[in-house]
Amino acid sequence: MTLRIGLIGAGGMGRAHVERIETELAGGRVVAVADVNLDAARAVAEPLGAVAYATGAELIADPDVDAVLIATFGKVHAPDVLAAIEAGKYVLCEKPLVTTTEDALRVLDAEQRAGKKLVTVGYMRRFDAGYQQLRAALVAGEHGYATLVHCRHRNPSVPENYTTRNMIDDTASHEIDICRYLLGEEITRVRVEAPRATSHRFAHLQDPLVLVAYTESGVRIDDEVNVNLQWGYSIECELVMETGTIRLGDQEQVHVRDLAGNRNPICRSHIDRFHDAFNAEVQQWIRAVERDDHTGSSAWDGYAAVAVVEAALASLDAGGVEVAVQLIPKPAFYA
Ligand code: ISE
Repeated sequence: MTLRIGLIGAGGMGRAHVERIETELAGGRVVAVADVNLDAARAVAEPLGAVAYATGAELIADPDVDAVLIATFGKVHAPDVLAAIEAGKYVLCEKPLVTTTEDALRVLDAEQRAGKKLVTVGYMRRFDAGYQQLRAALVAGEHGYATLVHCRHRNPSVPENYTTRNMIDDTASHEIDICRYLLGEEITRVRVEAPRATSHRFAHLQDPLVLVAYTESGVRIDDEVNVNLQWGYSIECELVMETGTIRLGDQEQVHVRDLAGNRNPICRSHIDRFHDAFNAEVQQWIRAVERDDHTGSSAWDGYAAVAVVEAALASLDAGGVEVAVQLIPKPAFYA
């Protein structure tokens, strides 16, 4: 069977997903593309022989679309996610699921009414080989349990329309999800520190930021979010365990030594660094949908992440005080 996928959002992320579905993955085909910019939708759709729409609603209503992939900005996700659930279609939605807990609660309600988990949130790090090794080491328990997690999330640059809020809801959102996943528990409180800003940023941006969060059992997480580094896309994560540390280092590829120095290649973007993780995520989603099954981060994970984001934003607004994360009790549906 070939899964007929409808893509909403014909920007960079959407086009990267089309490329992988059409050239690297098996079992799926993009049959429709929607974008508010209809010309952009057509430019992606036409070479595929796919239909172009100006709205997600039309694409979701198309009976030839079996499942929906959303690759628009987080703040416009909610109506399309809700419409896909309403139509009973599986949806892989890029992170963040939504940008407010109100919208996230609507998604949780709609999904429970639909009676099955239809929503996967695109937290691709869960499919990254390095993070999977970190998780396996934690689960194996050879070094006891984790007490601290040190994360670094560094981007070479960001566009002018990227805001300080995006440092948390778009960028740190990845560490919020992956730390919850690795540790298997919720984050309960968070504060955000704003150190001296880099001069290599747009004036409206507070960059870098450091999030300091604690989980239910008291594990302390720190996350450096630093998005105008100039030189590369660099992600690190270190688990400090009782009797050892487990570190996912940056750019661990081939190492070159020559007259110019001692160096390794540096990724420029998440599309590069997480290429295999994105492929595994989308491939597993296609296979799961074929089996009428769910895979990856759930709508609950999307909700829990946005709850931490809201607390972090409140902390930033209040000058860095610690703020408690407000979560509803987890419905049995998501156990
Ligand atoms: C982007 O949306 C991503 O998902 C990247 O992984 C992250 O590094 C970047 O900061 C975000 O803007």
